[in-house]
Amino acid sequence: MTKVRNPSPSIPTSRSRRRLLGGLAASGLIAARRAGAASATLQPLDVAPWSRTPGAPILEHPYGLPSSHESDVVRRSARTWPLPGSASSMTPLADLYGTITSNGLVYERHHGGVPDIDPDQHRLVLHGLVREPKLFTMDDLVRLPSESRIHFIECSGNTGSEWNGPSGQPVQLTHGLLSCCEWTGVRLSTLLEEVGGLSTSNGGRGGWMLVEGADAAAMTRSLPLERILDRALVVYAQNGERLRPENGYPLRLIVPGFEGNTNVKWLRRLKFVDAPLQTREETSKYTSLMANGTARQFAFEMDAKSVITKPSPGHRLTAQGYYPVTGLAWSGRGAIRKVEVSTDAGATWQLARLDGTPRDRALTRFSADWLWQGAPAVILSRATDSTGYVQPTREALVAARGLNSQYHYNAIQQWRIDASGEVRNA
Ligand SMILES: Nc1nc2c(c(=O)[nH]1)N[C@H]1C(S)=C(S)[C@@H](COP(=O)(O)O)O[C@H]1N2
Ligand SMILES: [Mo]
Repeated sequence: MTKVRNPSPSIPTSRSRRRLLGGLAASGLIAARRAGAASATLQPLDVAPWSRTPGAPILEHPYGLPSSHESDVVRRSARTWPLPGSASSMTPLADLYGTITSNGLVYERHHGGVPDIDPDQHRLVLHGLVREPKLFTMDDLVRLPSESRIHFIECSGNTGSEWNGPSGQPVQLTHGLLSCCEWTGVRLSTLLEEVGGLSTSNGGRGGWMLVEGADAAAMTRSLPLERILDRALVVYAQNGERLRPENGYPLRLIVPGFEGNTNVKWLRRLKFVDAPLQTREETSKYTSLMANGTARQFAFEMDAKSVITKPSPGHRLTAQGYYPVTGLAWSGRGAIRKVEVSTDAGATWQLARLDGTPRDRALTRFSADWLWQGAPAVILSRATDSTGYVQPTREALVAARGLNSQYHYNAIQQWRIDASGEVRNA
């Protein structure tokens, strides 16, 4: 690993910072890091071939592309899908930096393929229990007051591979149904104002909203209004440009913190109702079968979770010495309060540094210092969110939910490192 900066000033308290700096010096971590960084012999820089001739002309790629040397940083599928149109692809988490997922790498999950929608013909209808039902064109929507906010989306099936123990898969295939973007659009509450508000006298309390997509799957979900009205957005842009076709162009719903499928893409209809409609996607699918045979329905929020992305399976520690341990943490119920990292299979934990101030229902980047002594090790991370909820062990999660449920797996993830430095999901 290359250049390492000083511990960031975002460590929670000055006491823990002093403790960490003291710990760094005492353990020789700083010396170890410097030893690692000084591996190249100091000599004058060569003038490389690419410095001797002019480079490629401007506008060779009117829409920019990554370096050809980064061609393996792509979305991948964990398996082949038997039905045409129903598939998912996963974000290469181990190769990403910071917390924003670039648009070409945002994971995809669709039940009926990616429709090719003409934005000029696309309409959004708001109807049901509203005073003045209304059709909106894309132009109508873009002219309304807008807001940009950073939020993750995670498929409720993410990490389902680990219910029965370590799957052997790399982090892209275990945790890659997860992305984080800056979304721009109109607040759901603004749209409700545009239709004169709800026509019922209860002021929206207890009210539900049916959300429908314009794809061949016509994805439909019922959502409890009271729990989403303060934050749901109807968005037309992600990371500064219009939505990508695979992520819902020209319009989608973003329900911060709720399971992926509620973020209905290719959005065409919002129907205000007084009870959930029990659609296929909330009865046959996206319910969790418990050990006692009952099913958990409408488990909307994605619980707090974290994962180490570097080092992770597929990486190899090449020499003993300093390694930064970094990863991502998030919660569908608020902001991340702290992340702890263990490099001894959970016997001891250290407080990780968090980049910046953790945002509400967004990815948070964490990192911790580690001096690898060359012995086999097990590394883990554990997130705590602003509600005080602590990410559970797999044993605790299985004890609470049994082994029949496919969705909402958020247990602590361990990576095993053997004496050769190879990192495995074992
Ligand atoms: N219309 C529609 N919306 C949809 C889906 C779909 O198949 N059709 N898939 C859902 C599921 S299961 C997830 S996890 C998210 C995925 O969003 P993304 O593809 O932008 O990552 O979209 C949701 N919205
Ligand atoms: Mo999903």
